[in-house]
Amino acid sequence: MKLIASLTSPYARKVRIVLHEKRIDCPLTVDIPWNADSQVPNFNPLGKVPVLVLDDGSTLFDSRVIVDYLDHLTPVSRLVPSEHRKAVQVKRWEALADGICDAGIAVVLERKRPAAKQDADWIARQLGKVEAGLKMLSEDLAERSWCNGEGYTLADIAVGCCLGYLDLRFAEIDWRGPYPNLAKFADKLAQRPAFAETVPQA
Ligand code: GSF
Repeated sequence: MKLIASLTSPYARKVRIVLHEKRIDCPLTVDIPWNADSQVPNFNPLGKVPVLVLDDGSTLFDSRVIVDYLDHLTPVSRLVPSEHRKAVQVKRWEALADGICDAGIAVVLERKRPAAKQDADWIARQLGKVEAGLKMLSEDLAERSWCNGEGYTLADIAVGCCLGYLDLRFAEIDWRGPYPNLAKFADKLAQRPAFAETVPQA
């Protein structure tokens, strides 16, 4: 098994943290899908990372499918509760966190276009999703220790990767000020070796 990922992707970081927490050894091949020589399209027709290549050569994507596969690979540190109702709640957190990243990435890509071609309304619409998503993350977390209220799960990993991505790409978004509960939560997650060892570098 090998993981193809970039070191800045929040979705790939989610997978790398899951591998770490579940103590699954999996070599990492760093590949930046935007580079002309990227091999990613040979493994995923969508040309996106992360991709997990299994020992039989078959591939898994996207990150949500990969983490679901990994969580069932070993019972060590189950990250999605077995009870369906609770599992759905954890996956809802993941969808919200990933969705904030989707909107953020759309902004990053739009801002890479020549200034005259950038669509300010589109950027504002995506940033609105980021703002609204952050507000919901904060309200739903409230003063709980963990997203699902019971213990550390994939929900916490997804939210931590989302906040880390905002720090990486959007220094101008001050989410710590208005949402001190998210700030405290992110600081706590940062103490975990799985988070500390996967901090994205620009
Ligand atoms: C999103 C993957 C993605 O957008 C997932 O794995 O959860 N829903 C997917 N990956 C980006 C890299 S990133 O900045 O996270 C990617 O590979 N983009 C290349 C492209 O051509 O869109």
